Amino acid sequence: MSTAKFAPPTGPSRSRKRLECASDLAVNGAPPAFSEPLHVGRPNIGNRSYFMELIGGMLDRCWLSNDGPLVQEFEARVGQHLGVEHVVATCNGTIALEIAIRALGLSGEVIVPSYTFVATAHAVHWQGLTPVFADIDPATHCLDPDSVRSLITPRTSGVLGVHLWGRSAPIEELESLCAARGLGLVFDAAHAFGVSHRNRSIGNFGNCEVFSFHATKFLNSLEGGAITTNDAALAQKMRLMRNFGFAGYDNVIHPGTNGKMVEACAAMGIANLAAIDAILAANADNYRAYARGLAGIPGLKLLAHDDRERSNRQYIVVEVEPEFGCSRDRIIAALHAENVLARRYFWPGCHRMQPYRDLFPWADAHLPHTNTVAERVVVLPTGMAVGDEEIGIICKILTLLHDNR
Ligand code: T4K
Repeated sequence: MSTAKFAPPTGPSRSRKRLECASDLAVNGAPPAFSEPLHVGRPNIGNRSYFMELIGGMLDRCWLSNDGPLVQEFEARVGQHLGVEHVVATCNGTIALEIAIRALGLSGEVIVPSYTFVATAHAVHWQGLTPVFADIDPATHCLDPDSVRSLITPRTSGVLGVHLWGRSAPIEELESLCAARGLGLVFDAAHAFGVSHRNRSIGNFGNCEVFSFHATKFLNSLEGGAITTNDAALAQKMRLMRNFGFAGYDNVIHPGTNGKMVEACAAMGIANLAAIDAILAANADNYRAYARGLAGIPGLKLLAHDDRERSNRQYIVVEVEPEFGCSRDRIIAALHAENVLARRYFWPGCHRMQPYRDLFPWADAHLPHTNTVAERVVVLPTGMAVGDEEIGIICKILTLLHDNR
C-alpha cells in the first residue's frame, strides 16, 4: 500500500460575516455564511494515491468487472473487518436488498419500517411483494417489535429491519419473533458499517444483512453494497443471483440479475477501508463539536449513541422540540439560506410517498410515531469535509434562530 498522506477533501469556503443579531441571518437578507454549499453527504475520500495505484493495477490487468481480484479483496477485507464468514459485494445497496429478499424466498407480505430511506420499501415492492409498514420506537427511530407483531398475517413471510442512523434495530426481539413465526429476517444495515451490537459487529445478525457503500455513506465505494451472512448455502445462492445465475461458462443454474460490483468501485472501497480510522475519528470529533455547540440551545436534541458500542456517527441527527420556538421546516429554510444544505431525512415516511400512499392509504393510522419523528428531524453536515469551524458557525446560526424565534 502507498504511504502517501491521507488527504481529506477541502471544505467549503466561508464568508466571514458576523453572526450576532437577527439581521445577520441570510433569511433576513444578509449574505450566506458559506459561499459554497455545505452538504450533508459529502463523500469521505481516503487515500487518493492508494486508490489511483489500485486503479492503475486494474487498467494494467484489463479486468474491470465480473468478480475481479479487487472485488474479491474488498469482500475479504470487509469480512475480516466485520468478523463475518461471507460477503457478497454488489453494485449498490438496493440491488443487494433485492437479492437478499429473493434468495430467502420471501413472498406475500414483508414488514418494514416506514421511517427509512425509500430504497428499503422499494426493494420489497420491486420484487412484487407487499411492504407492510410498521411503526418505530420514537426513542430509537428503529422498528417497534410490538408494532411488527401486530401486523403479522398468514401472508407475512419476513421482516426487513433497519439499523437507522447506525443504531441497531431491536435485534434480539426481532430474531425471536421471526424464529417463533418461521419468518425470514433481513437487516438493512446501510447506515451501520463499523457498528457493534453487544460487542458483535453488525453484519452478523438475522439471515443476512445488507450494507450500502454509496458515495454519501460513511464508507463509500463510489456506488456499492454488500450482503453479509454466516450461512454458506445462502451466500452461494446470492453469488449466483448476483451474476445471472452463472456457475462457470455457459452454465446457468439459477435465475439471476446483474448485481455485480465493478473493480473501480472495489478499489475505492479498499482505499477507504484503509482510511477508516481517520474517517471514524473525524465523525467522532464532529459529533463532539455538535454536542458542545447544541448543548445550550433549548429544544434541539442531538441523537445519542450508546458509548458501550462501536458507532460510526455518520449522521448528525437533531430532533426539534416545541421549546425551540420555530418549526423544523423553518430551521431547514434558514440553514439553506446560509448554504448549509441540512436535510429532513426521512420525511414524510415511505407510507406517505408515492406509490405507497395510494396503495396503502390506511397505513397512516397505525404509524403515529413515524409521523411525529418525520416532522421533527433535521440532519446536519458531517464527515471529513466539515470541521470544528464550520460546526461552530452552524451552531451559532441555530442559536441566533432560537434567540430570535
Ligand atoms: N437503505 C437505507 C436505509 C439507505 O439509507 C439507503 C441509501 C439504501 C438502503 C440504498 O442504498 P444504495 O442503493 O443507495 O446503495 C442519499 C443516497 O443516494 C442514498 O444512498 C442514501 N441511502 C440516502 C440516505 O441518501 P439522497 O437522495 O439524499 O442523495 P443526494 O443526491 O441528495 O445526496 C446527498 C448529499 O450528498 C447531498 O447533499 C449532495 C451530497 N453529495 C452526493 C453525491 C452523490 C456529494 O457531495 N457528492 C456526491 O457524489 O440519497
